[in-house]
Amino acid sequence: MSRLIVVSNRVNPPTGGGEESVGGLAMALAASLREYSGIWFGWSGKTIEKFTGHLNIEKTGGVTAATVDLEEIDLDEYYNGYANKTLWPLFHYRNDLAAFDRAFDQGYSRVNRRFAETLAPLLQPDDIIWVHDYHLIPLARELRALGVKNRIGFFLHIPWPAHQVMINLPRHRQLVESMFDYDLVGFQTAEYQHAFEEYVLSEAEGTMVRPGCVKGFGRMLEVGAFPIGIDAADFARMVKSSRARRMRDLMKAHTVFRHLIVGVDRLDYSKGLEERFLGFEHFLTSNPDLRREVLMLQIAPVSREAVEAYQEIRARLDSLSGRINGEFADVDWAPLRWVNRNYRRDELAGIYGAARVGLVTPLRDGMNLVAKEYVAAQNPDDPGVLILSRFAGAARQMGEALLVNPNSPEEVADALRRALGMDRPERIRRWSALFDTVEREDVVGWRDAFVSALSGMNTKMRPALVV
Ligand code: ADQ
Repeated sequence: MSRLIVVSNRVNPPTGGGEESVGGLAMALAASLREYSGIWFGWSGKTIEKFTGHLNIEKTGGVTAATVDLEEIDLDEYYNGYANKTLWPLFHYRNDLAAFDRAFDQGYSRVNRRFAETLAPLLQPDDIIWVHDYHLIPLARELRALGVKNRIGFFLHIPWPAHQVMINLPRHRQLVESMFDYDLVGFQTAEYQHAFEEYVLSEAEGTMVRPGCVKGFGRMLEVGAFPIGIDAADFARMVKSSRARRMRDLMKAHTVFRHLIVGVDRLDYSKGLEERFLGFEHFLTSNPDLRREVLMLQIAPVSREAVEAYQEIRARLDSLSGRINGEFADVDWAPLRWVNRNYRRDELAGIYGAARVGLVTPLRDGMNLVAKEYVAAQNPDDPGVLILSRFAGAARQMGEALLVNPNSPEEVADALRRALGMDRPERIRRWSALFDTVEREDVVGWRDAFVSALSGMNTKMRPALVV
């Protein structure tokens, strides 16, 4: 069997046992690698004065990790810069927050080149290379320049924006053209795939060769939608763990006679936290009869603190939560609990399990794994209700959730009222359908679909110059 080489910006394989609090991407990749004898390659998370290309090789939790240290300037220009100040906001439709700076552009190209130069000597001829996310879009171009002929696939975890948004990016053609050096490019949903195709048709003299194959810049590229899932089997085990049970009991004890509404997100402007708080405030204002029957818990650990936009959200949310509690709290109750820390995954499973409502309302989200984790953690006999943003990729698969526009406080408030009043048969009916999807379309299925599409390809089909 060919080896699978996974490449992502950060390499942080979980050590196993449910104690980790790593992000969605890391959990998904570790689950993907465990069954393949492969390597996970990327940045170590450390900086050094002068880049050497020295590889640190370590085996953790059944995964071989090969990491490289970067320079401080790489971190500023590539990671904090082009990836998180340019591409992330733009791809999440926050053009107003996107910084365009040529130094970022250069740093991004430099790090992608350094990654390619360090990775290339490790490769064997039949390795399959799977590159992840917006940090590494031009990696295949750099590898091809070094003569790498292996199959290389790319998966984008975040949305692909509409054509009119994409063209805000200086040198957008150059970036998209570099994607034609992959054999396969995968998106979370068909909608993002179509947005990519539309870009190619409009900006790169493109044509559709057939569904799933687009020609642009004079070359052909296979594209597809591969919605990511959670490790459903592992999560189900975690839900039954003693820690999860203890956490569920603790939460229940803190909310006697009340319904818990839970939100769990990285502290990021794309997650719609301010809008969510405003929706909850509207619910409290417009439903005096239900007011004292609820408690909202929002868990949001800080992330990307080096980027200014992230420092500002926290201050705004502190003040908004203060206002809401100041307005509605009583001697024995405050409506909103706002917590900025990470939890172990088994503890999170317990928290989800205690919540009558999962409130998942990002303004834009590639997929959103929290929605799936919430569903997986419910008690089948008395499940809670998922309220989900229409703008999360997950909404495409999870139509039985209460779908809302996260920008509308009225819609969020109405959905909360509806969820709290929903009778048990309807909750069970909706949850069963959601759970079927979460279980069936899990991370293992996602990995298999992508890897088999990539490895099953005839090498002759590799995007070549069309003459
Ligand atoms: P993220 O933007 O990080 O991922 P998401 O898919 O919701 O978003 O995953 C977050 C993960 O972090 C979940 O597994 C969650 O349990 C965990 N998490 C969040 N808060 C936590 C806390 N306080 N303690 C512990 N764990 C916490 C990106 C894209 C998404 C896409 C994923 C996977 O932005 O759209 O779904 O990659 O492709």
